[in-house]
Amino acid sequence: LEWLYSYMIRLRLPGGFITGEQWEALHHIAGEHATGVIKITTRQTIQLHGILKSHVKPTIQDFHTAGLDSISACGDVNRNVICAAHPKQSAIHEQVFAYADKLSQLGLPKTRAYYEIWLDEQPLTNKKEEEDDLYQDRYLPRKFKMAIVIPPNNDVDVFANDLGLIAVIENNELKGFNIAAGGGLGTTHGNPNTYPRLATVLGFVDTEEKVLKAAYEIITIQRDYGNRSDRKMSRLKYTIDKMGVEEFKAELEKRCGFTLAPARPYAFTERVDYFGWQQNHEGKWYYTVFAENGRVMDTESLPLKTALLEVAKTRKANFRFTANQKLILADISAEDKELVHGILEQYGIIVHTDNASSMRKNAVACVAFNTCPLALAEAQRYLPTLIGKIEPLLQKHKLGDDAISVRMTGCPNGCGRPYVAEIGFIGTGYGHYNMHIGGDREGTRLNLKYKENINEETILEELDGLLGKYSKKRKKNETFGDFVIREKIIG
Ligand code: SRM
Ligand code: SF4
Repeated sequence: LEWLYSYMIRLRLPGGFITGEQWEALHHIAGEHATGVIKITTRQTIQLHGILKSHVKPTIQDFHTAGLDSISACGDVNRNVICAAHPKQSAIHEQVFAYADKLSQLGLPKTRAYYEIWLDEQPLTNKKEEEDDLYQDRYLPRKFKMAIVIPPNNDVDVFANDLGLIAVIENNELKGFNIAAGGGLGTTHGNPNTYPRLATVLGFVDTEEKVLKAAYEIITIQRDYGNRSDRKMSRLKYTIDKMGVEEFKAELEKRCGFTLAPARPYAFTERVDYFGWQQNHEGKWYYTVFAENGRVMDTESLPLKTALLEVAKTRKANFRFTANQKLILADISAEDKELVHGILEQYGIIVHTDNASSMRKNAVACVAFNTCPLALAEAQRYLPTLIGKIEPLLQKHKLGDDAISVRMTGCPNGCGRPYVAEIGFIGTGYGHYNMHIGGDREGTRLNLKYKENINEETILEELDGLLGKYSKKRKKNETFGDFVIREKIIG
């Protein structure tokens, strides 16, 4: 007898966009081949878990029939490219969004192996070597991540990526992008050489050709200079710190054949998903659903999966995912809005979204137990309960609906980006977390470790004290993260 292997599959969805028809297909694939739960990830795509070995090929084939693929969703390559999610963000969102696909294409390996192995597209052997200018014969030393953001909303956590493009828009015209490089969050407990790092803004480029060239050459520098002997030290962030930012930039300009202009001014004032109904500049409607930690399933109190299937069946909405594990029912025309609203109301989605606190809606937790092999502690299955115990503390200290960002991961790899939260919990052992505080609400400052290896009781005691101080001593409009830095509680 063979081991009962089961697998997870993640889709490549540049910018996190699918049609209603594709969602319907996904719904059925999840039920037929996987656990049924559709998991929206922190990189705007979806994962299915529990796919038995014999179901892997049929799953990939069914995805293919639906126009979906899993190429480069994992591995030492460019991963799913993420992009500012909400079309309301800018009148030229579509133009910026198109870069997600361009960057994804640019970072795709040229091998046909995926098609040959999973989709039976001959031939499998006896052929000459495949040429791949970018990955050549060695791929990258490690995973590589890109994000595109439209200020002032840093909804994609642009600085957590190896490469970040910050759109510069003036008078509704895309002038180009500021380029940031060297972000990454993963650390390892007990390995002081590892650290989270925010990407450094290197400069500005104006034309599409230059943007793509710069992105390409940043990957080639990492390919050629990245550490290939120690996987813990192999992300671009370490390559840049080893070279020095100035030397890295000089190498980039040399490879590009042009210099980067000085970075253009930009400012982030928020990092949010716009929940509920919103309209874009063309009058189309968008409904952002609160799907806690991105888990789309039916429960007795909330038949979310059924509701979304009903919406998909109308073919009146596209589906967009956010980098905070949420979902936008998108591009709905004015005459179809009532139909979609009716379905959402019927299944309790409107009340569910409206009633959740801002802290709960902004929170992010990684998968962790019971599918992640690297988990040391719970995250997505536990954070909702913990928030249920923090919410009364907000009330106790008269903090109302304060949208303090809280994120949790089951280990220090940082999949829920806890290092850029105002309050981050990083699993150390079952029921235990390091507690970090002092990140800003916009995701432009890393937090710092405040307490080590604490359990729920201590977490709540600490928060009771900190929220009490915050309530009494904060300045007008000061956020929790800024407060603990100013008061020197941390830092
Ligand atoms: Fe992640 C590994 C889940 C976003 C940093 N991540 C894993 C694996 C595949 C565990 C493994 O290697 O066996 C997890 C699968 C768990 C499961 O059961 O599904 C996993 N990562 C996730 C997801 C699903 C978390 C979520 O709940 O949404 C996210 C999927 C993203 C996607 O769609 O591509 C996810 N992972 C991230 C992010 C956030 C981001 O990219 O914005 C990070 C931090 C940013 C970064 O990369 O620095 C992240 N994941 C890691 C790392 C640490 C990398 C490092 O540089 O040290 C690992 C471990 C590794 O690569 O060795 C990891
Ligand atoms: Fe797994 Fe750790 Fe990533 Fe959570 S942060 S999904 S526990 S690897």
